[in-house]
Amino acid sequence: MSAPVAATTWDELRQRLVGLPDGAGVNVAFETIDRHVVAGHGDDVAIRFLAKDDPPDAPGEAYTYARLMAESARFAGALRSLGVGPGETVFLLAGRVPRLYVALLGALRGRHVACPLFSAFGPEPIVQRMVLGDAAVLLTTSALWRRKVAAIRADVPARHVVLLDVDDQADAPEGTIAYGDLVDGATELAIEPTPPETPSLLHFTSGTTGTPKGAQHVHDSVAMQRATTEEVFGLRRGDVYWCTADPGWVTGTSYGVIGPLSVGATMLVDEAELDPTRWYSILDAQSVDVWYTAPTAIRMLMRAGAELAAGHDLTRIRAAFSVGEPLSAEAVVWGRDELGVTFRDTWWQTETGAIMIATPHDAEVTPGSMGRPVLGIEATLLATDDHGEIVLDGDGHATEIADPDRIGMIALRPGWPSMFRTYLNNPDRYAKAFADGWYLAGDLARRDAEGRFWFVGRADDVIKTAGHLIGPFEVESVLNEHPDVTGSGVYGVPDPVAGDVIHARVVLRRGVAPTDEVMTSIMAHARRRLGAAVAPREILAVDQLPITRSGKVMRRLLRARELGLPEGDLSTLEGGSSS
Ligand code: 6R9
Repeated sequence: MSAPVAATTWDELRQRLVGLPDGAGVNVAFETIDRHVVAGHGDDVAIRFLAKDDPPDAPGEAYTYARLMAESARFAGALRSLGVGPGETVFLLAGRVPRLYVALLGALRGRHVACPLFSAFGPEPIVQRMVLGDAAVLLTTSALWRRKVAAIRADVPARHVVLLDVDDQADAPEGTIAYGDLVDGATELAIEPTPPETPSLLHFTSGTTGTPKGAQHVHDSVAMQRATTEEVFGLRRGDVYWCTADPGWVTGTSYGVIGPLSVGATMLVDEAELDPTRWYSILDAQSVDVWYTAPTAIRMLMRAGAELAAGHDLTRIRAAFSVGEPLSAEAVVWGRDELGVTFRDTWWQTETGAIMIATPHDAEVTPGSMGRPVLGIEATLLATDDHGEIVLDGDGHATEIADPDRIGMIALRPGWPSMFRTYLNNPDRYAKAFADGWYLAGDLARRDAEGRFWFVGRADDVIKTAGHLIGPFEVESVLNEHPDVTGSGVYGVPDPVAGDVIHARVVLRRGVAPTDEVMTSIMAHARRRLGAAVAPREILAVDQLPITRSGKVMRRLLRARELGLPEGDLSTLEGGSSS
């Protein structure tokens, strides 16, 4: 049962943690693993891994809490033996394999900063993030080393590259370390005092301009992740829980590692990519109690047809949740009518570290609405101008929207435990995320008379494509590097499955014609540098780009023109399609 909002204080949430012995602080690894071992539950299964080639009903590889404790402690010891100190950053670039999870928790145990990246990223996003985050170590796989990392090794600051899937040092390519031998020779590291404000995870997120921003989180965040896992998901010890997100995305760490382990649940991890038939089989055969997924995945299931679920009993799923993009009323109704599964929405961001607005497991569902602020979160809507900027009066005060159904920017009263503490090396951008005592989310929404929030769209130009948050500037920078391109504008257009897909308009160098050869070469360059997940789906040449007086490309105008929307209308601000 949700605690009454007024009674929830952040310290009340922190009291749900055990804390390190002798008041030595709070460590995520202790709160997610050791506390269960200490309580006598070391034999409970913490994670059940299904490998790509495993059938959906395979027993998988089971990691008990005791095993996860021993292996992550050994990995933490191994990092120390490499001379990597607390506070140094460990990057992780791998698919959803057991050692990725062991290493992530081991890095947190040793008070290193852990920064997981998407394995679908191309070399450009990888290098950029590792430079910004001052990587000390990179953990990856031999395939990713060969395909992506070896060629950019010189640009990457990491002192060590460890290959997770190599056991024997004799099999490790030159300049890399075999995980197996490294860990075999290591001793288990005991958790050292960890003040709650010790940096934990670093997650890069994208803004409208400039390089990606590294949102820095701290160990204290586990208080919020645990409390939301309990209250929003209703998850308990012994439940089987499946979060389909990759740890490269904040959802895959906050709720794909920390939250569910902190309550002692059994987490299912599937290495394979989405395949509707496999997913229905997994949900049934693995007896999933609580399922956390995303609208792009739900739309792919809708498209594949509910017939594929025939013969699988999904009604035993106790609760199902969605995050990352608008969950349309249509998707909720489809899930309920066709699968017998009611998807409940949750809204949050990389910066918030945990769910902020949601329809909890025990709340009534209003299809199309996200729900209400959770626990002690204070959320409001602030008035914006036509450019999506907050309007401040002469005293620097913002205007809260009181009328139901008027659109404003979602703003949150700062202070909850999982709130990001800064943008790494970027205090100016951090300061810009706040106004008049509010954290500004950059999303537009409306609130109905019953206090439910309804998502409207982004107030800025960032694009959500298949759940990935992409900064148009990152994509434009890579397009502009192509020798035939002198300028570009990148924006999202609605897509029935991905929410939005990325389109680009480029201006070619004088005298260069937009032949198939030229355009294919630009596309190939974008895909090679950015990776398939970030590269534009469509690139077209234009004679000129619309620019503001200050020289900025008017991406929303490009978008409005392509979609035939009235230019300058607020509807051009609206984000992904909700169909
Ligand atoms: C967790 C996560 C944050 C942005 C956010 C918003 C969009 C997230 C949503 C949603 C509509 C929801 N978003 N949840 N839009 N309905 N339930 O997604 O983090 O990758 O940082 O993205 O995603 O635009 O501002 P992140």
